[in-house]
Amino acid sequence: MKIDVSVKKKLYLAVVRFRHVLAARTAVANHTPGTATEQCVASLLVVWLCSVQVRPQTLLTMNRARVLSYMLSQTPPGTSLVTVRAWLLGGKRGKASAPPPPTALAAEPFLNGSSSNYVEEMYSAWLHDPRSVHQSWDTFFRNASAGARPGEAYTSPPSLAEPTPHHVPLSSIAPAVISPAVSETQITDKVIDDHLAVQGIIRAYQIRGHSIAKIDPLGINTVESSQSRQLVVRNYMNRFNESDMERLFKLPMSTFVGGKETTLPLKEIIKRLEDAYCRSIGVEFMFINSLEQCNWIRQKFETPGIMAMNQQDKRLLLARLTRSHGFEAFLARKFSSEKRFGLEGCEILIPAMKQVIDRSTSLGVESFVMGMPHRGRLNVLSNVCRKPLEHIFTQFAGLDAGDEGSGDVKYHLGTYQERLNRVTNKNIRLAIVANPSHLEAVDPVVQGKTRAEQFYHGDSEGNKVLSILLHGDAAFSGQGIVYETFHLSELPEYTTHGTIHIVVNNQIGFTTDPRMSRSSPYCTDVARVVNAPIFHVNADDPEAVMHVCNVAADWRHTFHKDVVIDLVCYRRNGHNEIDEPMFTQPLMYNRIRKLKPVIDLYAEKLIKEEVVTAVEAKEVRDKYEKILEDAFTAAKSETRVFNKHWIDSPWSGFFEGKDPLKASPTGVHEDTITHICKRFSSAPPNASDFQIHRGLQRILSSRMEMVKARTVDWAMGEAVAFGSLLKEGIHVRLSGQDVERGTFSHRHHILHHQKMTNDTPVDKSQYNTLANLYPDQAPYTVCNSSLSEYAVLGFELGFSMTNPNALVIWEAQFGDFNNTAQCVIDQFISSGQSKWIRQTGLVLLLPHGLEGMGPEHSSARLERFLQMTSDDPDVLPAFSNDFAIRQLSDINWIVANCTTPANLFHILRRQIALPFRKPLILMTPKSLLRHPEAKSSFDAMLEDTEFQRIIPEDGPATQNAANVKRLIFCSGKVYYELTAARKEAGIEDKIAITRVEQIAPFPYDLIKQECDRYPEAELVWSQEEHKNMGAWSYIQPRIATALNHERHISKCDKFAIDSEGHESQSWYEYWFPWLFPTSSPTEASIPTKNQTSIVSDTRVLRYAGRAVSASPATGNKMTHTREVKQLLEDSLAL
Ligand SMILES: Cc1ncc(C[n+]2csc(CCOP(=O)(O)OP(=O)(O)O)c2C)c(N)n1
Ligand SMILES: [Mg+2]
Repeated sequence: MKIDVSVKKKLYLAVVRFRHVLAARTAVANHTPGTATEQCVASLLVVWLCSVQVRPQTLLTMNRARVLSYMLSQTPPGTSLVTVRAWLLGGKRGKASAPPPPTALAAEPFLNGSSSNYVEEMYSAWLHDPRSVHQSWDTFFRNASAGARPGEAYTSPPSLAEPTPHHVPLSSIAPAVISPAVSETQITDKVIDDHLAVQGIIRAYQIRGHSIAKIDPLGINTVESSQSRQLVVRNYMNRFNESDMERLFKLPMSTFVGGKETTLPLKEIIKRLEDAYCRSIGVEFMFINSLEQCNWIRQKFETPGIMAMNQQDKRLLLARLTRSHGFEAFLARKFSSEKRFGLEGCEILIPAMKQVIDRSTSLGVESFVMGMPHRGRLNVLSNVCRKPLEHIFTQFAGLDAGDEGSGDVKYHLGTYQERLNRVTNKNIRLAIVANPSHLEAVDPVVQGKTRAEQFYHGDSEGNKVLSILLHGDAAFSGQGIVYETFHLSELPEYTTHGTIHIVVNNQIGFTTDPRMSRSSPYCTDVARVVNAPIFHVNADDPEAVMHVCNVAADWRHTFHKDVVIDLVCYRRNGHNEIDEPMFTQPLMYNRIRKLKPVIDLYAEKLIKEEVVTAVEAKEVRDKYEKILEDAFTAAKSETRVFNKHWIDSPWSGFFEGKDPLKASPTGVHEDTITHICKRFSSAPPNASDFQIHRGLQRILSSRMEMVKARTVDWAMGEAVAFGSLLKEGIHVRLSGQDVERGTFSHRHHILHHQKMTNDTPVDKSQYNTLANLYPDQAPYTVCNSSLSEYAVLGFELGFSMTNPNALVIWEAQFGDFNNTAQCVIDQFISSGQSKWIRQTGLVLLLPHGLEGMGPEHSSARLERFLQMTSDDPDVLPAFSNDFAIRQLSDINWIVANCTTPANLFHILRRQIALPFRKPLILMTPKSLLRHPEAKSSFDAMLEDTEFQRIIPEDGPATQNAANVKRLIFCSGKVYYELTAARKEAGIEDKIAITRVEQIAPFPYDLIKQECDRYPEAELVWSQEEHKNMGAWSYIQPRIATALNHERHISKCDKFAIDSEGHESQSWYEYWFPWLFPTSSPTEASIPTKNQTSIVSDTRVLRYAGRAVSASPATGNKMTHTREVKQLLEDSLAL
């Protein structure tokens, strides 16, 4: 780009003027024109500012002499500033610079063009208040004011980490740090600078020591020792020669390497730092922004001798390693072709977990909730949880299942054990949560379960219940759910008060090594976001691992925050035992093959140290081998495996004494409804002190109007459901994004005081109405979550697993967003009971409905939930009195779309009234929240009422049923559109409209009844979703089955028949064996497979609704309106 000469001239003049202004200002400020050491003074100011935190303005008003006396006044008594004074007064630098020659301007390229005006303006502002400009400009102006030459005025902020030749000698500001061995008169620049450099060295090891620690047993990532020290200390060491290594240096407060010593020779300081930070442990912690926490960690690693281990602990460690190694070796021998995802290469995991558990138990923890992936899982189950070996061995034997469910592969199964911790002699509970293949998906589930245990045990600080999460290196860095879960760790209603994370970092994920699987230096970097300390440790140094485990347990106990143990190890075999790793990692595996197992290395070490003899080491091995052999023999006599042996969350007492097919009533007394509704419509009792928003006052008044009219809207119906459960002692927890107010501003469960309290802008004054209904009610938790679906839904699932007597609800902001939590839905909620016999009554509230808001915010993907239901569309269950509840108990989840507040009330309460637990997937409305028709009378919630699976037509059509021309079935808000259009068309007597409120399990009995009631009516299914979505493909075959199938199935239809003809148990047979005498299946009662839906000869079910589409909804308002019109016409035109 060419610039006109006249413009250039103007710019040049502007810049020259600017520099004159600066020069003049400098002269005035210093009162000593011509002899300035202004640049030094300015630089000094920068350094001084940082060290004593003086306001820049104060210093800028001083001249050089005053700066000096000010510095002296700020210096601790007894220290000398002789050097500083000499340097300042002696004027080591040359004369103050005259206005610069034009050519020098090029050195400050940013002072050109129109920026010079801008700079001048900024300079004026700076003169007025130096803090009004950015720090970099502040520095620049101060330097320039002090006479810095062009190109030199800008200096980057002083760094104690890396001194450069341009810096003022640091001696000038830090006499206090000098070793007492150096007398005052000996203090020279060098002495002071050397001390500061030593401080820099100490800090450098604390910050970067981990980068050269020998944490990799394969040595692949170990830095060459010739360069390693340089990498840490950078140029701090350049100033020291060999003789300096023997010099004594005073140790600063920021290190504990001295122990009781306050000074040490440089050589010793460095050695101790390298022992602490560069051996088998790499500690990453200096990013933590709490000085207390940093000091705590420094002390745990730097204190001389802190890692020493006594002989007894060493022997225990050897025994634990022996078991860990022996377990894998035994399985490898006995089941050589079976996948087990062995731990070989990271056998230290078992002693590590045990150490964490021992230490935490001694600190008061009673319950451990754990989640882990495939690697080493069986070993952990056996050697950490003490799951009976026989149960594990039978999983290899290919036996039939003796109870209900699909079961799962052995390396996904959970367990729950209560046992005595022999080291601390305390009873502990250990649970490993069952998980799917999906790596890391279990993390939030574990956290939710942990939180729930803490909550129900009143363990508000997490002193009694601890979560431990295990990770693989590739999954830890690769899976976003890890990040989402970390972000729950400090949220008030989601924290578990610190999780101990252990990474089995075998430096490979399947066939991919870290170069290709992550962009961060460490696989653990994700943990830095929550300021968790990270301890990398060489898994081949068992004692170092134990130290790290102790520190991690202590950290969690002290600070109640997350911590990461990164066990850097290797994988001796392929990804599983059948894989060939040499295909893809030849060099790595050549190296691995040369490595001795850690058990051999450690046994040799202890034998050499005379802690054990070779004979003793062998005895320990032989003893464990015998235990394994005995269990192996015992397992051979088993004929079946039982999924029930692997339950991770048993609900003791919940099923006992209950009729498995009888639900309690859901209706409540009018007084209860009135009381809850009144409270829900009122300001807090101390209303005069608590100012609520005017808009909210209006909402409360309109609620009170509804109470007078004995009606409820959606929010009130929900509130009465919650309130009545709370009254009955049922804890209710509602979690999700913005649930406190409600996405659609209809709920308002938390009222906010509208005035600032204590001058703090943080909104802390709140009132939770439903938590204050009755003096002896159960707690009500309503909590806005982080903006995550995957982690939060997983968390709530975990929460719901702990206590069956709690209503746990997750609400999606819009139903669509449930698909970012798809893994939790597919892998846990839909299939959890089948795989792991684990029940949950979790409720998902999913706002759903096409309201012209575009492709998103419209559909909660109802079709997907329906497609995953486990009921057979071709089998008509026997109609009986307990039909509805049998259906519920047999299905994997309930899918519903309610249209009235009363039905919402009942279905929520039914979750608790059932004698078992099933997930409830509830499509919830948006426009119905305020729809005048979508209200219910108190009558519909009274004691003699219940949930209506369908809501039959109750208008004029019922008076003339035989002549009704059409019976429309529909679900959800489209009902209100259909009835309005029908009314407008004046055909209310010709068309009946029946709402299907519970879609799955399908209300065959009631649908059939409805069809029979209108014998001449054409049957229509009307839906607002596109044809390939919504409930149509679920409804269609089932209505056909309802109309055509006379066949009633027997009990055996629902159960699997094993190869020997044994009928497997259902969950309720397992819990209530006395109610179900054993019976053999008859040939006729075995269900027929591959039946297809048969359409009735006489009655046809017609579809009325939108055509198929790839997108769930149009983004065009006009198209939307046209589609609605068409849908109504298709449904109603006679
Ligand atoms: C979400 C997910 N994606 C992919 C897989 C397939 N998979 C199973 S194990 C594995 C490698 C895991 O590596 P890492 O986390 O390092 O554990 P390691 O097997 O090395 O112990 C992969 C990709 C999976 N199980 N889950
Ligand atoms: Mg790995």
